[in-house]
Amino acid sequence: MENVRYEKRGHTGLITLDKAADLNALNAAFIQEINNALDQAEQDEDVYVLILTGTGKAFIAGADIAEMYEKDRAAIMEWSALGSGLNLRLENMKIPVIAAINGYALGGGLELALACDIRLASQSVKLGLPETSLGVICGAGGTQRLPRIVGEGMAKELIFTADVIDARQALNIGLVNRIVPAEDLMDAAFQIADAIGKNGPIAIRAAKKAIAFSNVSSIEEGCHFEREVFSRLFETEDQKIGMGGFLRKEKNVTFKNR
Ligand code: DAK
Repeated sequence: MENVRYEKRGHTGLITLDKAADLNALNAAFIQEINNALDQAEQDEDVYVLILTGTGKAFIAGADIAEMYEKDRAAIMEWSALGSGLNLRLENMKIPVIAAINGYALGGGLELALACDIRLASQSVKLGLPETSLGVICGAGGTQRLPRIVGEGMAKELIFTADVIDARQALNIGLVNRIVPAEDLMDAAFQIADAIGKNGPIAIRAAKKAIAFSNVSSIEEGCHFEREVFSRLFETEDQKIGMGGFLRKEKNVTFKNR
């Protein structure tokens, strides 16, 4: 893989986007590379958490404007399936995905981060959905996910004005979970990943699934779904390990992912 690196540290997979020449602009070939890295993470049952980051001054500076420019409606419909599909794939991954946002996350780049479960920002990030300044709108879920994360009014302001905001503003509206100094970004991401990774992995996947269900259900349906998922965990060895460890007053337990 030329522009996307995949590595594993403990139970954490790390995908690094490294196409500095155009600030990781998302084109068809690059999206394919990201999908290939996601295949590797997904095929490894020992990976409990995934971190996505970029190198240099950008997480992702958006979809590749040069690649989009000449397309007509039919061609862009076909192309759009790539970006939209990638973000749906990330959102629906069984394991939690952490976006460690290191610089520009604009347009399609922010849309990708919105599909991740946890967003960490370095102090120098610049975030926005500037598509309306290019005469278009987001095409990979931005209009759907941003309002769910920051509320409709703030999403409308960001999308209608095409404003690019800094880390502090992003934290204030709940767009990112926390801000860390640039040099500490990856340590902070791994700390969160490790904190997640030491909990029951089947429980974490169940929690992600139950939380996702809250987006499409009434509170009654959601609570019913939660009980279903909760009860299934009592068929796992990890439930006995976790609760048994508490009862035996053990400090740390090691889950077995089964
Ligand atoms: N596309 C293509 N090339 C890009 C790019 C992009 N989004 N962003 C940067 N580059 C390239 C620049 O053209 C430049 O290339 P060279 O001139 O060196 O060949 C190189 O990266 C370095 O960029 P700059 O020289 O501009 O670097 P600066 O530090 O001066 O500025 C910047 C950094 C991030 C402020 C600036 O590059 C910039 O404004 N970039 C564009 C940001 C933007 O407008 N992003 C939104 C793009 S629209 C869809 C899915 C998604 C989308 C649409 C449809 N479907 C699924 C349907 C999303 C749309 C978008 O993302």
